[in-house]
Amino acid sequence: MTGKLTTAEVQARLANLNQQAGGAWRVEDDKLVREFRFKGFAEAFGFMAEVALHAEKADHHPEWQNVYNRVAVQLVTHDAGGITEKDFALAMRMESAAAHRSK
Ligand code: H2B
Repeated sequence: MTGKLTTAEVQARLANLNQQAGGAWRVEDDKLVREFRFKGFAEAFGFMAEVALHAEKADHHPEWQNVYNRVAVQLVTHDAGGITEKDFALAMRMESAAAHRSK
């Protein structure tokens, strides 16, 4: 199993992720968090459907809340008690799933 990353490891990966994501990700309560905003509900839910299929395959699942066109996500590896490489991998996957949908 992937281990919990140290604060320094998280900060280095966060900086790298935020180069793709325009600074949208942050760490809050030991979770990797971001809010996505889309054109409407169909785009938001399409994003969630795509990410859900990937999450199930990877056996790594997001915490998230959807209200109309917004999807708020919090990524953490419960088994490890903190943020791991799996959370950064899922965050990158979310970036590509969001990139091809109308904002
Ligand atoms: N998702 C996340 N985000 N963290 C986990 O620790 C985790 C998971 N564990 N998905 C998996 C499923 C585990 O509960 C099952 C039993 O493999």
